[in-house]
Amino acid sequence: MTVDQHEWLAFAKSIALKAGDMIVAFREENAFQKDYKLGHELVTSADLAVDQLLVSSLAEKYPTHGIMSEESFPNLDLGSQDENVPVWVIDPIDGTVNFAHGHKHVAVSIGLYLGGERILGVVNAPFLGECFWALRGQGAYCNDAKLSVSGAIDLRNALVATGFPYVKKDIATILARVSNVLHACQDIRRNGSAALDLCWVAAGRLDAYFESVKPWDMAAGALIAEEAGAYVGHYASTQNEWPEVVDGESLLVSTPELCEKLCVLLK
Ligand code: 2AM
Ligand code: CA
Repeated sequence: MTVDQHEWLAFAKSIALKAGDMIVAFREENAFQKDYKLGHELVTSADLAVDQLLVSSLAEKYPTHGIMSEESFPNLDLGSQDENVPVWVIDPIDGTVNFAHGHKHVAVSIGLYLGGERILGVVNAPFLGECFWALRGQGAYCNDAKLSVSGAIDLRNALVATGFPYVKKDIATILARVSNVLHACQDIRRNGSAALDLCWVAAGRLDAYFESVKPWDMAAGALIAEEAGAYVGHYASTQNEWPEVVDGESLLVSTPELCEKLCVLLK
């Protein structure tokens, strides 16, 4: 691991913690307004302010790096980035609906990839006092505690998380998948933050997670899950030109023993 990577991680953690404090303050002071992107997708003034903090901090510290962020640079062409340039992929608030409804399952997500590899991930859950992080090849942590997946091998006893998109046009297919899994596993959770679902698989609190999400929802959590020993892949082939490591479509994350059984149910 290079000196650069340790320094990038330390900086990512520092801004994720600052962003987390900002999110808590916005809610304690009830100082945010709601709006709807494309008429249905909730965004708050807190999402925009935290996005600004993260993007401006990264751009100032690393002017040559690429940045994809949900609120200000969602359309960065990930497929045509120079492979020698590190690219930050960030979600200022993952779990916006939870945030706006007073729930605690909310996270700041900051991932970095380089040359087609996930390099680091930080997922800070400020209302829960948990900061998850990982550096490629160095394991995954929650605060100072090392993480590892549950080791579940039997689908019948597995707790599986998923989520539903803002746009409901494919909901029948999604519900058919949920039905297949629900019949085979112990139970299903819909926690509302993809980044935290990935971290909870890493921590062994969930045995699996599947959903189609955007790069910023999964870029950081994918490395955290991978470094904790999870299978991180796709239950179906995807159409995107994005590098596979930040492609959240048809995402499946699970203990290594459960992935094939789940793939069969999700096809
Ligand atoms: P967001 O909070 O950044 O929008 C949960 O299923 C994941 O998908 C979250 O990471 C959330 O990201 C996103 N998401 C997409 N559609 C959603 C919906 N209808 N309700 C809540 N979250 C949604
Ligand atoms: Ca978001």
